Amino acid sequence: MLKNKMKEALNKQINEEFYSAYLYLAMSAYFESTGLKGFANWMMVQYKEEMDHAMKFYRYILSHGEDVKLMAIKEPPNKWKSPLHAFEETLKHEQHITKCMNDLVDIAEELKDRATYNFLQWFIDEQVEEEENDREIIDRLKLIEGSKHGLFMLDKDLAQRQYTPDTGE
Ligand code: OFO
Repeated sequence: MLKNKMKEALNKQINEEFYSAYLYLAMSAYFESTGLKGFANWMMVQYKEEMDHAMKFYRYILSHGEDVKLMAIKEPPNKWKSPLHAFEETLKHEQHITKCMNDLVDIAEELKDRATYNFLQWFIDEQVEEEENDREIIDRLKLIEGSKHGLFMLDKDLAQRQYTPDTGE
């Protein structure tokens, strides 16, 4: 059983994760349309990971015998000024998600909900990694600014990213 405040906040997070997925799918389409297939791949993997995040919350709520409430997903943008702009927006978005996770942990602490507190730890660690990945790509984009060759090489690197399905472990 989950307390109402916790349940509502967790349901809201499902929506945040679906929006993240939507945003990165939009970015994947944007990159593909500009010929940056490696960037498009990186964002497609990100999209799939965000879907997994949404489903982790979905399953967690159901595992407590509580109702899942799906909400309307906001429309994401479909154009960015440059790859650097898209990644700066990605980092900004992930910083927002980190804040959401910290707020969820605060609620779990306030309600002395140890199970949810433990469940959230995976996401807290994941956010450190996500922000770090974005920062690394932003730094590389700043270094190569104006160099088509540099962009081509980075695109090749980002093409290597592979999706590993979440097994729930
Ligand atoms: Fe990008 O970690 Fe979920 O939202």
